[in-house]
Formats: sequence, structure tokens, C-alpha cells
Amino acid sequence: MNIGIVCYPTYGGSGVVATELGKGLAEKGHKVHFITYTQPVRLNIFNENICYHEVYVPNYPLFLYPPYELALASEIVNVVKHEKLDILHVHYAIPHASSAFMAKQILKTEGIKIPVVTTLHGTDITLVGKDASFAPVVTFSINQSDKVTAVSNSLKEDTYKIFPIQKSIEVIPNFINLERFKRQSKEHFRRAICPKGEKLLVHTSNFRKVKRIQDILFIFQQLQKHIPVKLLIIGDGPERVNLEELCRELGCQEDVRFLGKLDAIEEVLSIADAFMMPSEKESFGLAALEAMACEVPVISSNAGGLPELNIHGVTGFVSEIGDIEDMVKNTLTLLKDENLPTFKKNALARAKDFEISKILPMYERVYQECLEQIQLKPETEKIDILTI
Ligand code: GMT
Repeated sequence: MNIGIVCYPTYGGSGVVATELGKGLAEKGHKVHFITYTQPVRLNIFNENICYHEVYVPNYPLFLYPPYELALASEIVNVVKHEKLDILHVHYAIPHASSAFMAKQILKTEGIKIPVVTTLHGTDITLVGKDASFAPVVTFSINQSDKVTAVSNSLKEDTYKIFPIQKSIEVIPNFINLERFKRQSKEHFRRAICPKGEKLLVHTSNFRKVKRIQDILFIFQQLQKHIPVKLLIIGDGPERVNLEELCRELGCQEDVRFLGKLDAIEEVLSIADAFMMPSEKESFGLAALEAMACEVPVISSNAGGLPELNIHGVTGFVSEIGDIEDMVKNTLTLLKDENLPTFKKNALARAKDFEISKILPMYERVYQECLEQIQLKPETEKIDILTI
């Protein structure tokens, strides 16, 4: 198939999933065209089946807000026409699903049919998407997609609760490449970070408020009263300054290291004992899955899809959002020498359920169904705008 993928090119989970999906499809022989405003961070390989098309937004003094959605829709039209795409897969509803809808209508006037698959990733529904500024457009463009997928049952249910959606939503979870994410021998690194045999906690995210990283620092301060422990925090984002200040206030700055944005996350995960994810919202928790693949059990909140991934008492522990006391108790249980090896083994076993080779065919099937569906639709079909 000749597949167009529209996504955010950043470190965020939706961009990572979209890019890894495209890479996986290209390896299976599909031709994949990424359409976005800059080179996706995980698109760091050469593959003869992958092309990258940059969306260029011209500047004009009148534009206080550069109209990215229009430039994206135009680029989609060009790529579909010139590269003869079979299918368009957009990741994150805002603004990708509405740009795809516009492109589809433009192409229809030229007699070109292009089915659109929209994958919902989380905050496009549970946070920013439900804002009154976007909700009508999000609802419309989801309903107009040929197929809609969500990354967890929780996100599917939230979507139906928040918006009047008539479309059926299929759950296709996040996935992992176990060839890349696996525990490696990095004992020298571990000795440098934990010279006295301390236990090691790791967190990675984009440092947005919804991640509740401050909870990790409060948990860490409590843990230090019981056991020798260190904390590594990977990533960057809006909360970084506040977190560094909180570290100093709590007096744990010597034992917490901020590593910034790292590409080889798996090397750090390889020396970790527990992964911390106390998020307020988390539709799936890709970062936790990456940790589990490296045999790192997870201490998480029960937000969104986290309990679907992190099995309480098996692959880690799940607590109510913000219940720091419970997370401290659970982390102490998890880190006990007699418990930790079992949790590590279980974490890896669970990660194997989401191996890319199991999940990728689900997307291929969705594409195939879309193509069959669009071929059955009559040529004269009208735009459904009047019926909504
Ligand atoms: O977690 C983030 O803030 C990034 C966000 C994104 O939209 O890129 O990630 C979302 O999509 C990921 C991939 O499907 C999920 O694994 C994350 O759980 C989800 N984040 C939230 O729901 C907050």
C-alpha cells in the first residue's frame, strides 16, 4: 500500500507511535509518506520505502496566527495526487483530522477518493480536544473519518462520553520494538549513578503538568527515609524549572539528576529498578511500556489506560491519582530484594503482549477495510455536511 502518515514530529507519544508505525510498515514493503512540519525525531533511518514531505507555512504580516491547518491540507492534496496515495492515516485529532477532511473534499472535486484513518492518542480528546474552542471541529472530523482508532479502551470510552460520536472506534494499543527496547548490560553506568548499591527510579516525559512529576519528588523524599535510592529524570518541558526548585526545597537535589532529552532511553532504562508514572491523564502510557520492555516494573496512577497496561501487583502497582502515601508504600514493596526479580520478569512478559509484530497487522487490516469500503461507495456520493 501507498500510505500517507500525518503526525506531530516531536518527542511526544503520538509522534513516536506514528513514526515507528511508518518505519514498521516500510520494513514490510509498504511505501510510507510522512507529512509534517519538520523531520520527525524518530525518523532517523534511511529506508527506500520512506519519504518525508515538509509542510511549509508562508509568513505574511496579516497572519497573527499562521494557518498551519490550511498549509497541511494543501500539502496532503499535493502528496495524495502526485504520490498516488491509497490511504491517509492521521495521528492526533487536532488539527490533523480536520485538515484531512478538507483535503479529502478537495480531492473529491477532482474525482480522487482517499480514505482517512484517524488515531486518537489522548489529550486530543481528554484535555485540549474537549475545550469549547475545538470541540465542534473535533467531533465533526472524527465523525467524518472513514475509520477511527483509539490507543486504549479507556480513551475509547472517554471519546464517547465527551463527544457525540456516531462512528465505531476500534482499540489498537501502543506497541513496542523489543529489538530496540531490551535490557542491556550497563553495569559501569549503574555503578557511576548508584555507587553504594542504591535502588534506582526513572521517569521520562515531556514535563507537562498532567504528568504530575512533583508527586515523584514527594514520593522520592519519603522513600529516602527508608532506603538508599536515586532518581533519574529524562526529558524536558514547561515544568522543568519548577521541578528543579522543588528538588532544592525538598533537599534531594544531590540524589536527583535531570538528564534532558535523550535518544537512547533504553540505555538508562537498562539500569533502572522502577519506572514512575503518577500522571493525571494518560491514555496508554507508552513510556511505561518502553520501561517494561527493559524489565522495569511500573509504579503508576490509575489514570486513563494505565491500569490496562500496568497490572496491579504483577507488573508493578497502580494507585489513585495523587495518592502519594500509597505509591510510597507500593514502591517499598516493589523494591524489596525478594520481590523485585519477579516484578521485572512480569514487566517484560507483559511488554511482549504489545510487540510491534502483533499490533502492526491490526493497522494493516484497518487500512484494507477502508479501501474495500471506499470502493463500494457510489461515485456520486455527496458530502455529508448537511446531515450533521
Ligand atoms: O504523553 C504526552 O504528553 C504525549 C502524548 C502525545 O499526544 O503525543 O501522548 C499520548 O499518546 C501516547 C501514544 O498514543 C500515549 O502513550 C500517551 O499515554 C498519551 N498521553 C496522554 O494521554 C497524556
